[in-house]
Amino acid sequence: MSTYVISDIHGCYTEFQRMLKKIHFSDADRLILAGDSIERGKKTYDMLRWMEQRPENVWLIRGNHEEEFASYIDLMLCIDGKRDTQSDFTSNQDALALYGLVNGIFRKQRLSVPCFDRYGTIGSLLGDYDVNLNDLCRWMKMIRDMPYYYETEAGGRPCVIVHAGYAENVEEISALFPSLEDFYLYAREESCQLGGKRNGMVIAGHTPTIVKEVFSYNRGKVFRCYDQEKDCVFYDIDCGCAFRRRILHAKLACIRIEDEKIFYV
Ligand SMILES: [Mn+2]
Repeated sequence: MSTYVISDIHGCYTEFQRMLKKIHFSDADRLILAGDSIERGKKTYDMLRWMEQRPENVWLIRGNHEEEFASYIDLMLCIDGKRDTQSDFTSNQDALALYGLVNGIFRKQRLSVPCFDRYGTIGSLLGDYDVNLNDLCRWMKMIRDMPYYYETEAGGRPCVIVHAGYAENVEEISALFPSLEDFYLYAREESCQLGGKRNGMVIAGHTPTIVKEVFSYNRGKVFRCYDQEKDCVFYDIDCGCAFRRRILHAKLACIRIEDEKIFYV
């Protein structure tokens, strides 16, 4: 049995399927998706369908994009609940109308950062597919059932798989992050500097290794570092697949934790 980790697929469903073929993923293996499986790329619908029909040997970890996507759906449902006539949950038209209403409310606020459906994901799911509020509710529930991290063992040492960063207690990170959950979803260089698993390994994504200015820049290859004080190996396996049209060395990565072998698509 082998354990594979893939992170930040970002709707790149075709590359994800190519990766599963490349690693010869089988029923005897385990696969952990370390978050941000959706948004940015074109095939979020296919990813969501695959995620909800996933085999039993696949575990889903929550990323900031899943968290935010679920919160936009929650917001739509709250606003729908306050209306005089509620939407028909089986109707794509009703979902589109509600989406237009919520979008309108936020547009009126003239906020500098879009606070609803930031990547247009819900808009294109409703516009390009026959998606309704029942579908959105089901995906919201699936996301809220997803844990923030997955703990296992590699070579007799503890191994934590998380979207952005892992810290063992809130005191390590409290000056910069209000909660451990924020750290799991949003940590950048702090995941190496402050976080870690004592005498273990942390596998994360979140920060694409394709951007020169970031701590994990490695020309689109997996980034690895070692914290001597904690005796912890840290991996950033987000190689920026969603940006591959613009950046040549961007790709999808996968790590097999038992021997730390890395695969690229
Ligand atoms: Mn992320």
